[in-house]
Amino acid sequence: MIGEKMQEALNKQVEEELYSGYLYLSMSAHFSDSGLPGFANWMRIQAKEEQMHAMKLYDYINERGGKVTLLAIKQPPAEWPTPLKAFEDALGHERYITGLINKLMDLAIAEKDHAANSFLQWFIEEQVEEEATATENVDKLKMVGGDGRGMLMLDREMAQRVFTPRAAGE
Ligand code: OFO
Repeated sequence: MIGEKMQEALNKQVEEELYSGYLYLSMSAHFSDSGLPGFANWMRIQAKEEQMHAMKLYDYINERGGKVTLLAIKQPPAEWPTPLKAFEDALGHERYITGLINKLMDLAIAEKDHAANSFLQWFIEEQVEEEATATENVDKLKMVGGDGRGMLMLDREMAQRVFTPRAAGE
């Protein structure tokens, strides 16, 4: 059985992950509207990954005999002045999520909840990857510096991304 505090914190994290998905889907819509279909594809897949993160938490709460309570998801921004700014925001968001996961782990340790501790390890590792990928994207965009040809090449590269359920924690 899951403790009250942990249940509440994990329910909040379900919302945070769904918001992550909402944010990246909004970036995808923005890129579709900006003539960057590859970037839109990349963000759409990222949004799908975030939904899987949310469902991984959702399933865990149920598995531990807890109760999932879905919270309101706020409206994400809809516009970004440049693709670089969008990816910088994505990196900032991932750092924020890492902070939340670390706090969840702190709670698992404080509550001596070994099962939650073990479960959360996956998210700790995932955040290392998420931040690394986001940093890589920011670096590439900085290198290209808005040059038309470079952007076209990057867009083609982003178009190659496919959804891999394993990476999403399935
Ligand atoms: Fe982007 O890792 Fe979940 O939120």
